[in-house]
Amino acid sequence: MNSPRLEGVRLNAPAYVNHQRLLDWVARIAALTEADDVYWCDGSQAEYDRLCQRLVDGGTLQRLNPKLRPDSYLALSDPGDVARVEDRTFICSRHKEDAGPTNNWVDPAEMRALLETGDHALFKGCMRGRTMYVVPFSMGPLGSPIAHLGIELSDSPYVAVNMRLMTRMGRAVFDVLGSDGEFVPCVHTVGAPLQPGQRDVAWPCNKTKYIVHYPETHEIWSYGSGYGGNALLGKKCFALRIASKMGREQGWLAEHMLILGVTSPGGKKYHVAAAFPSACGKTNFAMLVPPKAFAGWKVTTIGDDIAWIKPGRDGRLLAINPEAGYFGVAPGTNEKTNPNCMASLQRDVIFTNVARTDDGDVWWEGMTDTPPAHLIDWQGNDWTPEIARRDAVNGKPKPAAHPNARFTVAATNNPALDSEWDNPAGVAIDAFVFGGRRSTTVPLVTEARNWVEGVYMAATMGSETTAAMAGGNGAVRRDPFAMLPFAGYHMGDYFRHWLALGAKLQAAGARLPHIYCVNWFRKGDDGKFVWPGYGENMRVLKWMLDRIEGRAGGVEHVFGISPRYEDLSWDGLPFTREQFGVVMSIDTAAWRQELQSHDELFARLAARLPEQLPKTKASFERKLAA
Ligand code: SAT
Ligand code: MN
Repeated sequence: MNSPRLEGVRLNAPAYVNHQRLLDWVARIAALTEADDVYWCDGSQAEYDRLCQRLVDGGTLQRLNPKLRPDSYLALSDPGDVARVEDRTFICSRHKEDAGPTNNWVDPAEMRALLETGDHALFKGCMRGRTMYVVPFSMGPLGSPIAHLGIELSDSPYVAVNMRLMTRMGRAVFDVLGSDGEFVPCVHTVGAPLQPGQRDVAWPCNKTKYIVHYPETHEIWSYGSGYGGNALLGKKCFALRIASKMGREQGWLAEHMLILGVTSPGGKKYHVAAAFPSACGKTNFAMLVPPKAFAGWKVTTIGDDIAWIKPGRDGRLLAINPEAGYFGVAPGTNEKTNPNCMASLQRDVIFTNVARTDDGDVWWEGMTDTPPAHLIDWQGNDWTPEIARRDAVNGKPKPAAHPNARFTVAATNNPALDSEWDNPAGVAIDAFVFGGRRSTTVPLVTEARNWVEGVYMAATMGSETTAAMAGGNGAVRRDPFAMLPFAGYHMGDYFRHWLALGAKLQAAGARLPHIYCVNWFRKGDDGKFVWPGYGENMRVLKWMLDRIEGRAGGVEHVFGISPRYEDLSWDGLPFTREQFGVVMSIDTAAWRQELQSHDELFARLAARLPEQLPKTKASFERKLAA
């Protein structure tokens, strides 16, 4: 191997890597970060086990009781490193306008000086005393025409093992990459270099955090965090922010959507892609268990968070899940809300920031009705129901698991995994679903009359912020397409891309997927959710499929078409006409206000807003006034 590596560290590249540009880049980053050592991940089980053992020895992971939770681990993070940091996330496009007003922007030259080239650049020497892991991964089935490759360089072995669960990670990536294939370079450091002899901490990180994207060069640089989407760079950084930009350049879509398969008793299969903001139950919807009355119906999971969608030759939209695992929110998950998820978590899991039971298992709020009498909480302290009451936060018992506690698990653990989940050709999407968390105003389900009105509903989608979010207070935040924190370019251009793709496919004679807007979260006067949700969402899903087949009725209103009470099947669910009236009601005054509030979003995006959207709004307003 001839490499430009400077003194000291060797590149250690395996003989099967013969991609010079890649080797040069790895050498450059090793020199910049002054990593002690470079290790190339092969993605094998033996390697995973070895790295997990090293993490156990170093105190980052605790091995769970092998009888109760075989081959599973618990990590407790630094209390200041528990979630994505949107205010530290940057889209560094050459021109500020290209990032748009919904993204943080810094001039790329300035950012490079800050991170790489300046006298006090953060990445200079940032891996001193640590090993740099070279993590090769494919987003999507290896070699799929919809998939793309990435290489993450990280000084966190926790990242390396999580990436093995979350992506197709390992040696086979180099076969696809060859000697000059394209890959997205991702550089990650926890930002905690070690002095000679200095003891490491269990969860190294830095108070200073930067999650940086250069959309023009498809690069990602992440500094200071070891948590989730900040550090597992294949996920939000690559699969959404960089990929959305690639999709716009190349004519496809990278979306914050689950993908599910649904098979009728007659054996007909449909595929639905659904966008919801983080923590609105995407994983639950993707693993939905139909109620008893729907015997013969089957819902299967293709993905729970991200969809890459490319038009096929016949004009159908073909989707893959670029990920290979789930990084899901643990609290609230139980046998009732998501039995398939609970089954997925029986073994081979890395839990982060959940509580530990005295017999070496895990627990989180909502897992059981009654909490165990004693736990070690996510910060490593004793927890009892009494302590929780004593240390109540905002009048609520102090949680044992962090509200954003997560599990990382391979998709193959999911008993409801779709047989096509790994199909390189993808699956053809029949319907798009958009939903937010709205206690008022938005009805249970509406079918858009056409693509443009569907794009309007998705673009103006809002969701109430929850107490689990930093600063969350129940106010409605506009979250277009559930992509607010994830669009790698101007949101107005993003809307334009959706409109243009629909128009192009339609002009070519393609039948576009139907678009639906849903709201599972409507509340009654008593402040309680009216719609039972979870498995009962199957009733709404079936109505959508019946609509696609031209079989189901509905009423047309200002915004589209919604079912009447008699259009849904109520077998096995006591849900009255009155309750249905509450979840379906369209309050004219509330909607007048709602439409007015869309103006705030449109004004913000004015410079790049496609004119179809204000036009559609005007037509809704005319209908509302009539
Ligand atoms: O931490 S992640 O970005 O992976 C999860 C989320 O916030 O949606
Ligand atoms: Mn998500």
